[in-house]
Amino acid sequence: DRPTLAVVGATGAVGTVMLELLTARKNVWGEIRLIASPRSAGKTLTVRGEEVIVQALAPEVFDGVDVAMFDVPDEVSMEWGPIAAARGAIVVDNSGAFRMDPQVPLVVPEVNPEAARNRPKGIISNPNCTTLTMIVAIGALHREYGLRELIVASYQAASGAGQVGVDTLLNQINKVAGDRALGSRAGNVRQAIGEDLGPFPAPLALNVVPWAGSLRENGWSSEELKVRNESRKILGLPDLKVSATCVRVPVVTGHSLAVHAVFGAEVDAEECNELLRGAPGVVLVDDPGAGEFPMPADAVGTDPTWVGRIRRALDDPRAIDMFVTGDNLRKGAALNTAQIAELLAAELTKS
Ligand code: 11C
Repeated sequence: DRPTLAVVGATGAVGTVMLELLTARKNVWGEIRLIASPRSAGKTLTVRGEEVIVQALAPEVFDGVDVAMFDVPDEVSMEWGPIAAARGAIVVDNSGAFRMDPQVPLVVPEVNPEAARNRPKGIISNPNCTTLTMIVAIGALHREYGLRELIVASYQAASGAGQVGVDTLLNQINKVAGDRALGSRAGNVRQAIGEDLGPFPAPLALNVVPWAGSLRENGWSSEELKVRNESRKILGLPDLKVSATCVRVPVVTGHSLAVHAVFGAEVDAEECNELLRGAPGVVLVDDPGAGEFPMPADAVGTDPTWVGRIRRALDDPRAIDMFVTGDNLRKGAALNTAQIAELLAAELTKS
């Protein structure tokens, strides 16, 4: 029998992409139950070409469920993940609630699929979209050269902050479009946009905002600490040096990162190209002379991590500089969750 899947948070930005993926990917599931907050319950959504009525989150909806994907805020996962697990479902959680719990594996199928087998709490975590955007490419290079240090700057899309982030950016673009004087004098973008900042601390249209997440000790943002802690856990390198600066840019969907990666051995740019070309889940787009680089405008709606601008550092033969882009709602969220769930489906179908 094919396993039963529950999708919790089916109506959100990530949930919507999840239904598209479940429709397009190989059909490994029996029943698919769609679950959301009581506010969205009763809606009809389409998955695999079938209409399914959304059920309200309640303990009983997990009865008979083999795998439950959660795409909900941290506090909802924190409360409901253990309830689903206690009812027998294996939980694949896309929030930050359990990622750093030593008893919860943090899994990227191309990098550490074996970690998914050891899940004492019946919960597996999916990494943050910024970590996920770079980690498949980094993992491929780490296997060859041994990673020692990462220095990254992110260029994060508005949809990382959910549908409200997208709506805010598009509304702001409407307000500034057509005014040819905007952006040439301090304060005039702020004035045109007014109070409608949505989830961002400053205007995002015609701007870049060096902030994502919440304030932590010594000026670091929660997002920057997630990139550091999650990379260490996924790669199994607890002492990896990581410095991240996370920046929001006026892009709807598609996170990017400029990466400076230092390894334990000398690297060769051509060899890196070959490794990345052959790495599952990676597409190499590296022909600057022809204007071909990884960019959100091209990567949005696609599955792989796009990698380019690969250069050996001029001042360190052990370091590579590169640029990566990926769809933050796909590999950054729904796709990685779906891939983990498919590993579980294969395991359950075998046993
Ligand atoms: C953003 N990466 O772009 C965040 C959103 O820990 O899953 C995802 C937050 C998380 O704003």
